[in-house]
Amino acid sequence: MSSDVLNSIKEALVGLDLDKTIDFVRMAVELGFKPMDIINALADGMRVVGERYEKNEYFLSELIMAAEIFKEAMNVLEPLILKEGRALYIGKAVVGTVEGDLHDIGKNLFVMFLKSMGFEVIDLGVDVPPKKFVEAVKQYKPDVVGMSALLTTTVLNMKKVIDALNNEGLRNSIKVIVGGAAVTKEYVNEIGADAGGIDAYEGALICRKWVEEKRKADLR
Ligand code: B1M
Repeated sequence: MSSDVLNSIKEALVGLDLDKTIDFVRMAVELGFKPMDIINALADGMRVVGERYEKNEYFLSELIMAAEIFKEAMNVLEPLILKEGRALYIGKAVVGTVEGDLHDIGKNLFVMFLKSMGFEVIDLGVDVPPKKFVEAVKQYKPDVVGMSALLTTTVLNMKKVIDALNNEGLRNSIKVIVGGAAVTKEYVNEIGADAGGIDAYEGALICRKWVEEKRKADLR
């Protein structure tokens, strides 16, 4: 078994070749690579696409194309991840990309991992204003609120959501997790989130731990 195929996935994505990327993803699955290894190879490719964009070697159309390829690859991997996961309900999460931000790949990964761990997920989509997060918390009474942001400008809107939840007296009833390329550990502490600055799988694991601890405490 060779990790060349993971490199080929990355290179095919960077080369914006949809068919090749999907062929290599299927090959990696057949060779027994874990979905997480394949996702990491795709995410590495996305980073390179981003760097090329910064250097003006790629433009917006290439970013859009790379995102489409990533999503097609996830169509291959998602059924495998969901099949591996548990079916039993463990908790509820409200998730969205914050206001002003249209990036949804990391958010979608987080949603998929939560589902695979037994969460019911209310996915509010992208460009979600604080008011919508607050309304969803009132309506669905989730255990967790998850926010994603990729831009250094929109990451500031995470604090607005937390402030809005505080103002409505809802903050103490939920855990808040934040993620996305623009989120640093320092920022997580600064805005008073409960966790963040980690990858989507790790984030979902933390959410699972939170609800398991909550259920145990409820039984005492
Ligand atoms: Co945009 N974009 N983009 N983009 N884009 C970035 C983010 C950028 C870093 C590229 C660059 O210049 N190097 C740059 C931001 C610079 C900055 O803010 N400092 C940028 C820019 C500038 C822009 C526009 C402003 C470009 C323009 O219009 N001139 C524009 C903004 C639009 C808007 O949002 N208002 C824009 C648009 C777009 C597209 C729409 C074309 C497209 C997104 C399509 C889509 O998402 N459907 C796009 C893309 C594809 C990218 C890059 C290349 C790739 C993003 C991605 O999907 N990565 C990106 C470069 C980069 O990130 N280095 C870039 C793969 C994904 C798996 O990673 O989402 O980070 P990520 O998720 C990770 C973790 O962060 C974490 O888990 C994942 C790993 O497991 N995670 C969470 C994410 N959310 C989480 C939530 C959690 C927990 C973990 O709990 C709740």
